[in-house]
Amino acid sequence: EDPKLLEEFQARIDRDEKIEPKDWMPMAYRKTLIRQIGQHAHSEVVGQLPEGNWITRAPTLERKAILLAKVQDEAGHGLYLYSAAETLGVSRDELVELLHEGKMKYSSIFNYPTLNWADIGAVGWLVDGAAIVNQVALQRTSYGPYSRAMIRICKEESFHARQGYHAIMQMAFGTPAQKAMAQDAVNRLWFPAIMMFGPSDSESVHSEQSMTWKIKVRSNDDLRQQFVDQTIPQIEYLGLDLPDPGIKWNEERGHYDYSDPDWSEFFNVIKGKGPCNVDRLNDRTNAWEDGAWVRDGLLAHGNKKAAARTA
Ligand code: FAQ
Repeated sequence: EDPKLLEEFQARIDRDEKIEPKDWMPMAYRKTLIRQIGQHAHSEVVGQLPEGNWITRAPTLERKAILLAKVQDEAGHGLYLYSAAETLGVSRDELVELLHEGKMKYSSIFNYPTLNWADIGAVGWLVDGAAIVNQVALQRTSYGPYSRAMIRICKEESFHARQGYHAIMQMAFGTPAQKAMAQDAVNRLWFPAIMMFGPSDSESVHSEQSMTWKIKVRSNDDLRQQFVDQTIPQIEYLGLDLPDPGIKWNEERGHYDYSDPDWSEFFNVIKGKGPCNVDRLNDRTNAWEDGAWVRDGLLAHGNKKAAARTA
């Protein structure tokens, strides 16, 4: 690639200009964005499964309506993100095919099961809470369509996190059995939630280049620390025990210390060996195959209309 073009591109990034689809960009910038936005879109779509699992079993009509709306929002987020990826010259079908072939990732968190209703509260609170911390930072990403998608998505995500905290609050302040369920959910989901930010900065292969290009504007560990700092007081407010004995306020740093998650578990999950990886991919491929008749019908209808216009 022409060094002069590369230099001008970096200068635009350094001036905080947004890069738009028709602008010149290095091949590797395009490739990294397709990987990250595609993975992000897949996460939204696969992310419907753990909560979708509880729609028919929500404890009240109100909770059911809220959960339905939330899961539907995640589908919408997936669609905005696939559209953002398409501006980079890849089709949604290609991305979906790569996901189904196991050649593209989605967030590690969705490979953990949702065993009971408290998990649904904890997912909204912790998983959407972690997603928001990451996505608020991504509103400032250098690629225009990704940045704009993040602005809209963050608005919806804050409703998701609040409904989750509200659900878990009712359990934590409920009967001893409900409180125990809330505690169990937090204990199981804490480490998977903090893994969402990716490997530690020293192990993060893409961070350096992605931060130079401002695809990522804050590092994995920096965002993880922010999430820990904002979530500990929320756990304390609920009257629940902290899920990690290593959590301690560090006066000098002005942050909570916490224990590292088990990184070998993380790398196993992203290699496809987590508790639910096989089920999640099967569910997605089955849904895709079951929906083939709808896509065929729409295509036939579109072709008929186009033929009528040319006739
Ligand atoms: N899971 O060098 P880095 C949501 C991979 S929120 C799986 O640090 P990078 C909302 C990474 O791809 C969740 N894989 O990578 C919702 C790379 O492998 P590769 C989605 C992970 O990209 C809530 C390797 O490890 N949010 O869906 C993970 O610079 C509730 C090395 O890592 C996003 O995707 C992981 N957690 O930084 C929906 C946010 N972490 O590709 C439904 C956008 C790392 O070379 C219900 N993405 N890997 O084979 C990002 O911000 C970044 O991609 C990071 C990773 C921070 C996730």
